[in-house]
Amino acid sequence: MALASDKQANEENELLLSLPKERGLGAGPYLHLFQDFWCPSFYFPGVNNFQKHFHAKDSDVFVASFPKSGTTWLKALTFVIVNHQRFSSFDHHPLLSSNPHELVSFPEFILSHDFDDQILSLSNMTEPRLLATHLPFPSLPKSIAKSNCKIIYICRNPFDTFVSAWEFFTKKSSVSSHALTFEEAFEKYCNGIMGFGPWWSHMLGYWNESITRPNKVLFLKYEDLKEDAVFHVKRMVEFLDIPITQGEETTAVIENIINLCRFEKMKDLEVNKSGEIDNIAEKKNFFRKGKIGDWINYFSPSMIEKLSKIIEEKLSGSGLSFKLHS
Ligand code: PPS
Repeated sequence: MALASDKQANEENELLLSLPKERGLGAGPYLHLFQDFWCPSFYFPGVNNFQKHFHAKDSDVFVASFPKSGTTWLKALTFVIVNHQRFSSFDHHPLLSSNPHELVSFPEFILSHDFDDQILSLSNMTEPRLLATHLPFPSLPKSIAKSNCKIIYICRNPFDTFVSAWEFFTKKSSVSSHALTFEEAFEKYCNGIMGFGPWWSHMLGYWNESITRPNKVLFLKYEDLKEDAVFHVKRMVEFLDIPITQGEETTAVIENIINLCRFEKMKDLEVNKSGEIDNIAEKKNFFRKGKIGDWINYFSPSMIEKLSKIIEEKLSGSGLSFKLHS
């Protein structure tokens, strides 16, 4: 089954060449405007394969996010919850020896290479399959929306998201081939130009879906999770309907889960201090400060005014709002 055939690759190249492109924060040299979102060149073949060939199962669980919103944290928490029966000992847990990105894959990334092997390993994964995506809701493979699989989405205040992205994508790693200044990257971000953006339509797509289909999409905010992790991890457990207690108090188990995935703990693990994820980003760069409000150290008064206005304009009437300081 030579799906990643020369013909398909040529068609993809032609399509890519026909799309508007921009430089901006994201993986690869350019972002391409595809299906109303800015797709990083790096992910383009994988996005196409994901959309065309992925078949969701009712038992699948997806972690969805706009980049730099808390994906790594949510992958870790969800992995522990979903696999609670398999790995009930937190002293020898896979999260202590593997980075969350090694335990929970992005199909849009892995399907960009070794297509035949990867599609096979996806279909052979132990159920429930836990996967992640940065794709906006309308661009997910149709079977995800149609099936009974569940999606947990995390978003973060747009100020901290931008700073986190700036720090990540301008670090020396093969994901960053940009030479944008902070001001230039900010202008692009304000125009929606960042990998998988615009950030506002990304958030609103999942937000609206979480309102119309609360059993399908659970919507979380990074700031809420920081402020009251017990409450929100309980929501995750209830949403996924996974029994996590074996005679123990639910709250005690939840506190242990939260502790295992704590920023300081994860940052301090040997496995997260060196090495790379799929040769594209250093593991240590996924753990920077893990705080709410670091943006205050980066933004000028005019930038604060500009982004605040955009947030107000884009999110007004949606009911979605953010906490900007801890
Ligand atoms: S990515 O590349 O999209 O997967 O990045 P993502 O994980 O979404 O965002 C990275 C930011 O999340 C912080 N982080 C955490 N915060 C709290 N708890 C845990 N366990 C955790 N792990 C990662 C990480 O430090 C990045 O935020 P900044 O503000 O840059 O520190």
